[in-house]
Amino acid sequence: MIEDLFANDDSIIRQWQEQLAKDAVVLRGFAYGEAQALLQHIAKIAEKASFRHFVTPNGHIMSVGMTNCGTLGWTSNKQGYCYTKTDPLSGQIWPQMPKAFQQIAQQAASHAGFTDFTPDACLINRYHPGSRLALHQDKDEIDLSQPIVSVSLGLSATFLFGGLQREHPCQRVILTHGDVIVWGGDSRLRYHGVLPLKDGKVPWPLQDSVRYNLTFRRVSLP
Ligand code: MD6
Ligand code: FE
Repeated sequence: MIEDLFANDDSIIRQWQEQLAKDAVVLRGFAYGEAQALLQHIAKIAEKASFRHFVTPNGHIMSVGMTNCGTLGWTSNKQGYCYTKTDPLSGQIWPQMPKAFQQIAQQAASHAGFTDFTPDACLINRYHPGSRLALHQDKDEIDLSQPIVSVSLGLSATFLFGGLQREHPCQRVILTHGDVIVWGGDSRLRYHGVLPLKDGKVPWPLQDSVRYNLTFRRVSLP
């Protein structure tokens, strides 16, 4: 009976989870209700620390635009990758991590069984159609005992979820607006990437063809 009450209500969003591997789960729709607020925060952060295209150590310009919030931010240049306390573009500290960011990250982590997750860094990725992210591991964090929480907003993307070696086969996971992935433990160093973004229907309230991805990390030891 309860279901019938909501059957025709678009505002009720189904949530479910899909286990990708040990210690790796997709929480479908988990951030859907917060999406508008998260997007507003992204816009404010980008006013202070604009999206930029980093150069990789082998000299490629990344097609994904990036910025950060939190006490530490991920950066890349020809010398390598590292976390910095200040934005190399402005010389200022990175914008503070909004409460709403911390909350969704913590809630998702604990939902997936990782309690006490307190992120100190959030990398914000911006994709336009054609942007892609090559297969990589996230291993620049000192504290690898903590998971990563990843929130997808905007256009859908095909996420490649591989194994602990680059050559291992990848699962293809479609990530849509509001989906969250949490992975840590035995899966923490799995290779992963994003296929070139395809244009498509943009979810409200976005107007441009864009995908954002927030990755929350605990970089330093508590
Ligand atoms: C993206 N995500 O979804 C890129 N890394 O746009 C990542 O590179 C990533 O989703 C570590 C953990 C979760 C992620
Ligand atoms: Fe990554």
